[in-house]
Amino acid sequence: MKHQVQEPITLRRGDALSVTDVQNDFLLGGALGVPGGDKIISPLNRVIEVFRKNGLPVFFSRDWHPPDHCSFKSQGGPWPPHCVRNTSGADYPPGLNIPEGAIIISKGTEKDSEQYSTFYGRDKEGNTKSDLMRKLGIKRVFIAGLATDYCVLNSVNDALAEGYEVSVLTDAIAAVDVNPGDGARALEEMVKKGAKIISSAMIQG
Ligand code: VGL
Ligand code: ZN
Repeated sequence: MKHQVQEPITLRRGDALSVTDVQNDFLLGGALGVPGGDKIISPLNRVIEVFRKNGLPVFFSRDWHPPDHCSFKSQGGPWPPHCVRNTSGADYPPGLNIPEGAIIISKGTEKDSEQYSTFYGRDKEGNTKSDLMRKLGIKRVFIAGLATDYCVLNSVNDALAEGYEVSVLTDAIAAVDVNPGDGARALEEMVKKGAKIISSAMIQG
């Protein structure tokens, strides 16, 4: 990756980690398994632990669809049914490190609207992630998870539009690649708009 920044990063107050849709249906054997999705879990778990140890906020988004969501083929959408709320496909995998105090953000909850970005998903009290981040005084956000070419891309675009400094963890994302190269093109778009692409190993701790 030609724009990859490879300088060690020391975390500080104002940093947050955003883990995007690491759910069973997007992993091996899931309804919409993302190639290479399982490989991100181990580097991701380490980074989650570093944020936890530093007392910094960690957001976990989840695709949380009603059974008749508009994105499903049965409703004329592009995808097989996936991440139906309260099913095992929508659960987080047992190997994912979800620390106490993690903020769970549900999105895609309304039948008639697709919601790839995590920014206007909501926590259990109904607060949007966008509002929570502003209230927490977040300045930098580190974004990881699935899938590079959909929910990661749209979340990165919203984070940049809202003025955050954005770093994408290149070894902790994976693409659907409906068309070959979609993931690579998504990364190029993110870089062009101002995101940094870093290896998770650069996060010290
Ligand atoms: C996603 C396809 C459909 C994602 C969600 O999380 O990237 N992709 N729904
Ligand atoms: Zn979905």
